[in-house]
Amino acid sequence: MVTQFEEGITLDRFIFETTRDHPEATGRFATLLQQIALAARLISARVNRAGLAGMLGGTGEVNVQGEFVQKLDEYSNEVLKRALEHPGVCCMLASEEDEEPFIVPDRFATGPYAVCVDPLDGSSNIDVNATIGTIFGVFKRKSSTDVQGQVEDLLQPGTDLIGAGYVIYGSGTVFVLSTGNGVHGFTLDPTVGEFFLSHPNLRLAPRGTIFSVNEAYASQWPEGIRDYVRTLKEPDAGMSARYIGSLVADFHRNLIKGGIFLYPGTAAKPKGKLRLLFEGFPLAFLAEAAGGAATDGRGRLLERVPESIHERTPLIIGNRDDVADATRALSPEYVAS
Ligand code: AHM
Ligand code: MG
Repeated sequence: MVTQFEEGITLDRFIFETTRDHPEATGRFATLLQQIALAARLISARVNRAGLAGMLGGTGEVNVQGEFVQKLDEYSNEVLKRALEHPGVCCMLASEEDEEPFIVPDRFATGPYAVCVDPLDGSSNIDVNATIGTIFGVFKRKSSTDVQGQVEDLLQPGTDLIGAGYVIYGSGTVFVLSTGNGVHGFTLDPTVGEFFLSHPNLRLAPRGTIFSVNEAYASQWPEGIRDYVRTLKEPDAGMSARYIGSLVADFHRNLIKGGIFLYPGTAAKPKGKLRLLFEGFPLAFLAEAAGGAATDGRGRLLERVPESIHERTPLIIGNRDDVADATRALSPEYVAS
């Protein structure tokens, strides 16, 4: 039997074939994606050896989000910066870990793209060997390529993303990518260091059967979300619950099996916990490219224009009709059944 691996569509080949026909193709977008894949291989190797390489636990520092920095967070952030200062590709990188964006130094020649990353999402799961991942989104820069990257290159609506993806470090390492034309997953064969197409054209059906939400916060949710989640638990709803506390893992499972993920705002934190640029936009881009939807509870998430790099957002994401139901439950006119 010939497996998809044996057919041998590598991530490199896929990137080459999907970017070469683009009217503005210069090879630089392909190089950018290949550099992210290089970073992913390095991070994956370090994640697998974390317990042996003394990479578990914290650095003792607190990041710009007020969270404890893990050694693997710091490593992943550095690896991505080194990979993306590849000459002529990227002008700047905004990371969940750094207060200010990293501007690619002049000596490396600036490039036409601006990238936002969560270098290691779900890092509270590192020490328990649960799944974590890297999330990224790519914008075409707005400012002139004659100057260094400007913050306006990153404060663009999500609809301006030209590509997004994530890499999940789980029982295997999988690179999930969309450049707008479908969503495709590539599994790393660690013996040869290559990603092979393993999940072509991932699609979200109109409805799913899983819901993922941290119910410990239920008393703090808007009433509409409490009502909506209650309907999901009715005997005839046919739903099951799964929540690992690692957005990238919860999203990946729901993308493959069908489901809705919710991280609503609360009275105390109306904007929720998750970050618009580093988590919300890239996953919303992927959800829509797979036929699903994403909202902040008020409108289409990708239409938001960030005012600052570290802006937070409520996030409801997954199968289209499930996201629509949750959004309806949040509208002022909604009456609980
Ligand atoms: P991180 O980017 O610092 O890891 O934080 C984000 C994570 C998400 O991966 C996950 O969905 C969420 O935080 C879980 O938060 P909570 O523990 O409040 O449910
Ligand atoms: Mg995160």
